[in-house]
Formats: sequence, structure tokens, C-alpha cells
Amino acid sequence: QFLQNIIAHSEFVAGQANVDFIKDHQELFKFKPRLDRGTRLLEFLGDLIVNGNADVKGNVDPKKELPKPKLPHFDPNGEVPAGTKQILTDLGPEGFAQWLRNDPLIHYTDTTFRDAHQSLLATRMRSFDMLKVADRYARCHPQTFSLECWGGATFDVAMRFLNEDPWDRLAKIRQAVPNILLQMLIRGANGVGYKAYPDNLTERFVQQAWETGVDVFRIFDSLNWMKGMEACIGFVRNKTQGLAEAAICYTGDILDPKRNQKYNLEYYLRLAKQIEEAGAHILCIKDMAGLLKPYAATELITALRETISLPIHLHTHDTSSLQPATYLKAVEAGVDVIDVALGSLSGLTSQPNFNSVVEMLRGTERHREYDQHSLNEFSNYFETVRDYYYPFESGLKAGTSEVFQHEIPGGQYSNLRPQAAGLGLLDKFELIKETFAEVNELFGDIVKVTPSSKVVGDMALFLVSNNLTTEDVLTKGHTISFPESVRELFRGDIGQPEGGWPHELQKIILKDEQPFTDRPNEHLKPINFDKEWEKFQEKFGPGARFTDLLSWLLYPKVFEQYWKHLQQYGDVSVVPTRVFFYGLRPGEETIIDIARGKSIIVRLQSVGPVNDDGCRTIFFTLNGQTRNLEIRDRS
Ligand code: 3PY
Ligand code: ZN
Repeated sequence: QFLQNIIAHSEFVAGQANVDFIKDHQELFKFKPRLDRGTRLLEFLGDLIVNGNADVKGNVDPKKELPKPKLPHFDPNGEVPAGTKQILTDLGPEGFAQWLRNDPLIHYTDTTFRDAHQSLLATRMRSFDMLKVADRYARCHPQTFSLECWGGATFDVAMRFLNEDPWDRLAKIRQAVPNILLQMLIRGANGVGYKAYPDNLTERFVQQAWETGVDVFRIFDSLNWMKGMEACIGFVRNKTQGLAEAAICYTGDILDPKRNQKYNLEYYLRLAKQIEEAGAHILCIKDMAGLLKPYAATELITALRETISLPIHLHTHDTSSLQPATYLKAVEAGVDVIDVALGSLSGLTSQPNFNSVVEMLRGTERHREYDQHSLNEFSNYFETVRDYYYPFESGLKAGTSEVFQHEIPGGQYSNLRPQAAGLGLLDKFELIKETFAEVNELFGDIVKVTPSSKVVGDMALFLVSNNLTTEDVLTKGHTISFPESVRELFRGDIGQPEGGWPHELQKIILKDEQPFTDRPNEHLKPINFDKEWEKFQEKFGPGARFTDLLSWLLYPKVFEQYWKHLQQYGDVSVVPTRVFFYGLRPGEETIIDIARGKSIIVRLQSVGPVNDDGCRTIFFTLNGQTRNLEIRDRS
């Protein structure tokens, strides 16, 4: 607080603080009493009520009914049944991989807690809604291969928009689910970010993720560049007892002679072989845009099973609505695990429907038994929960075969529309999608997945908003200053594509700058953790933990803003989602579980008018006692 008082002091801000500044200003030693947890949460609610949640502002329908979700039934007395986590502990990663490859029944990864909401709801699902049912899931569906619940965009979004600690989410899911493997998505050399990080940072990150709860590390490179994945595979092997699952990102169409010049069966088999040689325990086919058609799946999986001895895990997005057929063919061809999402968060840009895929295989030799009634209860729970996130829906209403032309990944599609809207280009969305495909051609037909897909999207938005075509880039590009992300891509900042970058274009984009072709991480200074920890503690105080340091090193600005919010309001992840996004109406009450066995009951009585100081008085009751707060109205 002393430091905060100094920083906030008007003389200090004006740069007038001299050597006697502290001596002359005894008020610097006056500390506001630290508010208790309940009061800090009241302050948070007060601000929400007066100023709204900035993340949904302008998109709120005050008449929208948001009923309470019904929790799935479970047997609270029974033991949590053993699952894949115990098998991994017993067999170790190598033994586990063998067991998986030999198991005749199909396995399922449930992506509801990560990719499903990343792809449908702009990654906004809060820990609150997951943790309400995580322990029930562990008891009701212990035969599930894994829960994908971490990594990808969730790390950043948790802090940036939800003011949550991503590590805390992981630790709490682990506690609730001791029996099913927990899975994360890691972008190889780019970690959970959009650029290359020093290797020793990714190494510590992987180790910490394992210690906090991750078992399966799905590692990919956004250009399918082996060098971008190798180090990360090594970190998982050397620093954890978890599973390194490395991915080939699927693009194009191996069966279409017009699209399979570069990305053909031989290409994928070569990559899979390299992944096996690099020491991965599982091979993932990461079909991030949902381009793997059913008969292509037959060819690819049959050939992969003949070429490598790793188990095969298939990931897809149902953007075209064809992908359950792809799963059927993949299962027939011997795929070991498939990614699905609970019914109400499945389909479109998300994964195929878990509940329905189980039924598709019932009665066949690869069927794995699930209690369908219970699966439906979980789906119904999330159907109600999904409504709370209505401002984040993408607006896509039906499957679209357009995806085979534009190849936009599912996780990006739901973001591109709001991005276009933000630039006032919503009426040009069709053109943006077409330009996305043209930019891909211009770039030499690259793999498009985070972060490379983001750069293609940035370029498409740049061209459309400046009324430029890809032709213009080639003819008058020397006079155009391109977006920073495009320059970084062509400089080699996120790696090298198959066949290299088109030279002419690279020169046009980089002008005099020199590109590099080795690993971008090799240009980065390793982190000195002792020094950074000291610096970090000085800045954020002794309350900060090592996981916070990692968050700060990965996302410095985002972490700082999250930390400030945390100091001001405490842990807001415990606030129910309806209240978190839409506040309380006068007369409404909410129960907040602030710690295990400790709840507060908050009731909003009324909101006063704006006073001369620009504040409103909010009348609450907290556990039945009247509490008034002054909240600044920022409108
Ligand atoms: C991510 O990197 O977040 C993805 O989901 C890529 O598909
Ligand atoms: Zn995905």
C-alpha cells in the first residue's frame, strides 16, 4: 500500500517528487484498512451493477430469461471410480501408449471445457460453470479417455476477460477429477501464446502444468514445422510423467488432385514418422478447420496405422456438419481416440456431438458403453449454462461447406466475425472469408492454425479494410506497410512452412529486413528465473506465487491488469455467471461460495441516483445486514 500511495500521489505523478518527498508527506503512511473478502466482492458487484461488465456491454438483452441449470444426478456416496489417470500412473507413458493402441474399444476425449467453448463462445466459459459439474463427471463417466480443459486460448482469456487465474482453474478441475486424464493444447514453441518464447520458459511452463494437473500435452506447430515441436516433446518427456501427444495439422484434401500437390498422403506420413522418432507417445491428427472428409479419413488412418506404431487421436471441428461421418470412417479404420463435445456445446465450429457419436457406435464391436441418460443430463446442464454466454455466440446457424474453400479453423471462425464487426466490416464478411482463402494462396498455401491462421486473418482484414487485393500486394506491395504480424510471419518468427516462403513476396513484405530460417526461439535470451522472481516479487508483493510469475512472463500486460483486479476485488471466479455478466436487479439475491463451506448471501436492495461526486450509493444486504457502498458511475 505504501508503494501504491506513492505511485498515486499527485506530486509523484507530476514528476515533482524530490528527496524529501516521503518525509514531507506523512499521508503516504496512511493505509486504507484492507477490505475483507465479502466487502471486496460487494465492491465488485457494486461496480457491475452501476457500470456493467465491459465484456458484454452493448450486447445485453434485459428481458432474457436465464434459468438456473439443473445439475446431473450422481451417487455422492460411491468412491470415484478409477480411470485413465490411474492406468497412466500404473503403466507409465510408454506402457500407456501401448495399452491404448491395443485397446479395441473406441476412446473419447471430451472437449467441452476447452475447445468447444473456445470455438462456440469465444473461450468465455468460466471455471464456475465447469466446477459445478466436474466432480459429478468424474463419477458418472470415468471411462472417458480425457477431458480437454486447458491451454489454447483459455490461458489468456481466463485472465484477460474473466479475471480468473488459469492455474487455479486447472488445480480445481484436477481436485474434482482425480481419475480421468486432463488434457491441454500447447502451441509448441509458442506455448499458450502467439509468438515464440524462450525455451526454458516453455520448459518450466510444461513442468508446472504437469505438477498442477495436466496429463496429456497435445503439442502442435502452426506450420507443421517439426523444429517447432521437438523441444516441447522433449520437455514433456523429461520434465513430466505425462503423455506427449504431437500433432499433424491437417489441411487441404488428400483426395482432391487440385488440393493435394503439397499436402498429400506422403506428406502426412512423413510428418507422422518424424513425430514418432521425436519421441511422442501419441499421434494426433489435428483437423482444426474440419477439412478431413470421411473417405480421406479412411485412407489417412489406414496408412498411418501401417506406418507408425503410436496410438492415433483424431481431432476435428464440425463446421461443415460432415464430421460424424468422418468419425465413423476413422473408427472403422482403427483410430484410437476421437474428440467430441457434450451435445449442447457440440456441432458447427465445435466438435461432433459426444452423446450422438456414442449412439452411432452402439451395437458395433468398437462401442464403449456410456450411460446415455446421464450424458444427456450433462448436455442439458450445459444447454442452460450456454445461454448465460449469449453475447458471445458467433451467429453461425448451420453447417457450411464453405469451410472447404476458406479453411478457417473452428476456433478462429467465431472470433473473425466480431473482429470484422469491430472494424465496421460486418457487411463485408463474405469478402473477408474469400480474401482469407486468397491470402492463403498468396502466402504459398500454408497450414492455418493459431498463430499462423491469425496472421492470415489479420492480412485478410487489412486488405479488405484498405480496399486492396492480393494482386495489389504483388504489384504495389513495395509501397505498402503491412501489419506487424505479417512481417513477423515472413521474418520467420513463428517458424518455416513446408517448401519455405515465396521469395518474391517475402521481399515485398520485409523490405530491407533479413529473415531467418532457424528456430526463432534460438534468438531469444533464456529467462533468468532467480532474477525474474526477485523483480516479480518486488513489483507484485510477497503474495504472488510461482505460477503467477509464469503468467506474467507469458502475458505481462494481461497479468498486470488481472493482478490489479485481484487486489481490488479478490477472486471473482466464485461469482455465479449470471451475476458476473449481468449484475443483480433490485430485490435480487445471490449466494456466493467464497471458500469451502463459507458462503455469503448478497441482496441488492436499491441503487441511488448519481451524486455530486459522480457516485451512486448501492444498498445491499450482506448475510442479512445492511451495507451501503459508494460506487463511481463511469457512464
Ligand atoms: C488453439 O491454438 O487455441 C487452437 O485451438 C488451435 O486449433
Ligand atoms: Zn480444435
